[in-house]
Amino acid sequence: MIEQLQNAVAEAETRLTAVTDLDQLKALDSEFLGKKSLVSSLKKQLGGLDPEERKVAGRAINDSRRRIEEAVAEARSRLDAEALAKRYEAERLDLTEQLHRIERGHYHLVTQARDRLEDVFVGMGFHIAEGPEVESAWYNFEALNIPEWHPARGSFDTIFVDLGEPEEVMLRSHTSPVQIRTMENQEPPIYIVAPGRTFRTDTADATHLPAFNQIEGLVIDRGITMGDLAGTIDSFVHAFFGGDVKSRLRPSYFPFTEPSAEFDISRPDGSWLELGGCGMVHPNVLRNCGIDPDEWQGFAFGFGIDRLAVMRYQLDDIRELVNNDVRFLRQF
Ligand code: FA5
Repeated sequence: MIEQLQNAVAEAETRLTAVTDLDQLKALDSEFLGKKSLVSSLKKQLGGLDPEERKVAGRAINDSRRRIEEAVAEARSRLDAEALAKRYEAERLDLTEQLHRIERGHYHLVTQARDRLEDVFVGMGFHIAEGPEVESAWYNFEALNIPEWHPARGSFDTIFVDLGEPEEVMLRSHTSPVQIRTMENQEPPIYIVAPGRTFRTDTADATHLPAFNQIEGLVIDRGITMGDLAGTIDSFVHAFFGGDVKSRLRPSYFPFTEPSAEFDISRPDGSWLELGGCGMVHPNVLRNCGIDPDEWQGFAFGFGIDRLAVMRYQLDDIRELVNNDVRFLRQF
């Protein structure tokens, strides 16, 4: 009997160390400790033994039962630990892993072009100025030497706002009103650039948008000449595009500058793209802002930022900038 018990204990211990789930454990528990197990049936037979034998056999049975119970408890705690480890692994929040999966966005390429323009001009000693997108006729036209009867008003294809007197309030058709607002609020010398949104009734095509962006430049100081204007534009083109792009000034007309010029840059195919207008600030404009034209002179320019972006990123069509096709925007 002792040998039978020893074999049972050895077998139970071996099989219990190999269990891999709770069902197996339960089955082994009842096989080795349940009603039909060896230890239980031997215990039932104890009554038939004489007292001395019963003592020895009883101790052996109890001893075996305790060892099997210990092996069961050990197997259970091993299975519990494994289950817990599995759960921790499943519930683990790996924050670094998560971070890799989040896609980072980036600025729209017009914003990138505007930021770069600002950097280039700030590097040349300019400050950034701002003005409102809804303007009065005074700032958008009159103070810029474009009186009501002036034919140049027609060329701006203005979008009017239904507010106040007819044609008194409008979405600004250029950033030039910021020239006036700056000169009203600041004593010369003045060196500013003013980027911002502008609006015209233009129909969208490969080089036009009805809502577009300009950057205005204004310099007011003593002894400023057209040479300073040409030099500033040249330095800007080299800083913004690098060495390959050429620029040229063409005589033109704006009521608020005299003389006036149009400013083009060269395309890779050798053709020219008009980027903006510029010129020496008209004495009437200086007078409108309380600045004495005999003491102060200056130049101004206004470029299309969207067209700069088209050139810089070699796009075929300016409308790509507003189609908001993420597959296109992702490339920049
Ligand atoms: C002006 O708006 C003047 N205010 C520029 C100026 C400022 C001249 C200071 C003198 C002194 P113009 O209408 O040409 O000028 O527009 C200037 C630039 O804005 C154009 O060369 C072009 O680059 C851009 N632009 C004009 N209309 C559009 C449009 N519909 N879509 C995209 N860009 C445009």
